[in-house]
Amino acid sequence: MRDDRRRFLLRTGGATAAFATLVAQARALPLLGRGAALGARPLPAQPNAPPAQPNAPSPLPLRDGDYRPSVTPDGATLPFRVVDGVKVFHLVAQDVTHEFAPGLVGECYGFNGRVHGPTLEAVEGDRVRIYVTNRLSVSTSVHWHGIRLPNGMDGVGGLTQRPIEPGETFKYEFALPDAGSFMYHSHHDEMTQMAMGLMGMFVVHPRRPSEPLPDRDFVYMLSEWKLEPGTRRPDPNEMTDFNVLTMNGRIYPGTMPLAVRRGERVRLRIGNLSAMDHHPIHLHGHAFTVVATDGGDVPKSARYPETSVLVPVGAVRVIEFVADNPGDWPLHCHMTHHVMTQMGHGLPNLIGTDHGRFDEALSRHVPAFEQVGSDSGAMDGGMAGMGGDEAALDESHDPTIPRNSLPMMGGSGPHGYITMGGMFTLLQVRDELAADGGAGGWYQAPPGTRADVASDADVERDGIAP
Ligand SMILES: [Cu+2]
Repeated sequence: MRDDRRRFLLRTGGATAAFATLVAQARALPLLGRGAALGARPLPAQPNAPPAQPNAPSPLPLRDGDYRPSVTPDGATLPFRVVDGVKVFHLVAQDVTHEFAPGLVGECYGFNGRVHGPTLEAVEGDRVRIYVTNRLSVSTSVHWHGIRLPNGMDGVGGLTQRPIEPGETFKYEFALPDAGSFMYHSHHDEMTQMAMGLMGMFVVHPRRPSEPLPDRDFVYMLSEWKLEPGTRRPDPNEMTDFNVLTMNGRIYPGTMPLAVRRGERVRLRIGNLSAMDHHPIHLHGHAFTVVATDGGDVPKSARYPETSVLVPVGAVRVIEFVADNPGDWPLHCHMTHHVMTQMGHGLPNLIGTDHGRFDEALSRHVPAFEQVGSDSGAMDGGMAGMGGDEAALDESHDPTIPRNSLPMMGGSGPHGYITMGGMFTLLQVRDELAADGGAGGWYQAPPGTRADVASDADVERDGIAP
């Protein structure tokens, strides 16, 4: 077994402690990313700059033009400086070696060393000046998706501006007339450059909020990639068979869980710049309301409850809910192939087959088959996940796994293997959070509130014939 694979298996196969380590590392990322975005140049303190601790809601009442910062899980917020009343940002388009999850790395395009680019935050009515430096080897442009601005600032290569050539720095400057949840992305050779990751979110906070601010305000960008097992370059030519489905550029079990206190009001701003797929994002254990799109707020009279929200390509959906149900709740795309990663899609339908001899025979002819195992139960679906196969977790077992690839399914859970990967993360609702702001481990269900094997007494009482 190769080293990178072994490390991944050890980490994900090592149960709760290893997962906790992964979570802790992921949680540290936004803090590290903040301030690192512009390299070594220090930024002066700003009256309304985000606080150092992004997970701590401001205890102070907000003044006009202040805002409670959004948090981009697994991502970062772009620092800015104020020059003569204008908020000045600097985006750098560049090659980025990006980790989707431990064991899977891509050679992508990003901004400021990240995939996706850092989130821009400003306030309704602000004037912004955004420098875009192109350190790629190809020309590019940046479009400010959903923002009402002068035509010449729209960032459409060849139409509203000439492309930004490698080495050049362009200046965009415009006012922000509307609060809302917007995006930015390359609008030059979009098929290639967006498939390579050139995108980010752009949050404009209201100057005088008309509704109570949420306690938590999270930002997500959904995307999809084609990355053949064993390769590192995303393939922009793919039209249908995407195999890495990401939330903020990460896949489960590499996604950072959202830890919130019971009773907190949570806002999720979910943008989708996938190439070809819409994503129905589903939240367990709660109902929510779609309160806004990238076109503006949904009128209160038009809102209705949901548990899944379809986020179309090129759109943002903003949902809100009160996290009133303690537990570990999946937040994921409900397209079943979008919570899968990479390998195993090519297998024939094997539902109902006798695994044992079949696995043995097939693996003699298709070495890669061994990597996807047979004991996870997923085999019964004609697909398989390496994680459930104890043999695959055994280091003495060398299944000739391609370097830089991940199995279809996720990682270890408190009660076995979690058979989800890709566009999947967790909302962890707790009465109290740990000192580091996290959930402090897996949820412990109170006695009698977890599904388990039926007792003989139960079966007899209720007249069930097992
Ligand atoms: Cu999806």
